[in-house]
Amino acid sequence: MSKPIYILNGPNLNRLGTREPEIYGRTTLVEVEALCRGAAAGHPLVFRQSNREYELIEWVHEAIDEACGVIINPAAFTFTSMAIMDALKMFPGPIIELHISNIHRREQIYHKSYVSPVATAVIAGLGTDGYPTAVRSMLDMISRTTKAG
Ligand code: CA2
Repeated sequence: MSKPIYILNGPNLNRLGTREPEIYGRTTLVEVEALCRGAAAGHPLVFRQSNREYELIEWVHEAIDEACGVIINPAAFTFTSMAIMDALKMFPGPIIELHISNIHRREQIYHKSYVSPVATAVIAGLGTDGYPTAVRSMLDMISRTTKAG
């Protein structure tokens, strides 16, 4: 049985689709999960959201033992959390940092990510389509490593 890909979502993303549609679109997080499962084509996924930093850290620790890859939208913790960065450093497989919006087109405070230096890849600005794109890229990365290994 393949190990799951963990898809972790940070604070406020449970409200996705309900405000600022001009930046984040109208797709809800429940719909995003369905898009991810479609893109995963049967590969197991663990899809979670939390507003609590410690919970995201616990899930990264769980992923170290259980997951083949991590896709993370840390939301506002992107710009504040050395603790999430430290946890991700311990993950041995591929990590994709994902943002719905292009954080680099936004105000200065959105430009310095603590997560990017420890991520394998960064996706930003594709809207919620970035999630299934990330899942497909993660599957490609995993299959390359498995074949190489
Ligand atoms: O673009 C992204 O995915 C972000 O990670 C979203 C974060 C923001 O702090 C980052 O700069 C970029 C904020 C998520 C706010 O949650 C929402 C809740 C409801 C509707 C829209 C966003």
